[in-house]
Amino acid sequence: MHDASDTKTNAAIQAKLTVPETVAVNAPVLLEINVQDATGKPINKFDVSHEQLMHLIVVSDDLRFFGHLHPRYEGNRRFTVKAQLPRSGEYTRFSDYKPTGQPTQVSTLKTQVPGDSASSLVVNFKRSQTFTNTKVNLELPTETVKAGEEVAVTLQS
Ligand SMILES: [Cu+2]
Repeated sequence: MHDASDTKTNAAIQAKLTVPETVAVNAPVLLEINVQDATGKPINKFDVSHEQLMHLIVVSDDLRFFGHLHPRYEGNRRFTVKAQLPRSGEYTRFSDYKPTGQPTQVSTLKTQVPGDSASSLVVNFKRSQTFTNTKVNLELPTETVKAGEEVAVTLQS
């Protein structure tokens, strides 16, 4: 495993994403998200928010792919989820979770899927999607999302 995380969050709480060494286009990959405080201490208690402990929104930086996943809490700060990324390139993940007694956090994490990005796969991208009864809106300041940039993600029931 190597660490491909880049965090953007509240100073006190950080989510760290780890991905396998090789991420292949369209192959299932196990994403692991660890939540810890600024000193590296695990955060272990989460409240359900919009019916889930964590929402993970995955957007390719060319805005052609948009996914919404619900990582499973495995205990000891660790969430995991299987994902499949349809094309190579940079992805931004927004993990949304609520540590018990804390406000909802949104952490931004970047991952790259290597390979030829000239894939002609067409994926419909919508900035607003509805999943069961949760509506997700992405408010993007520009057409591309860069690491470390402020991006608003809102979940509405
Ligand atoms: Cu969700």
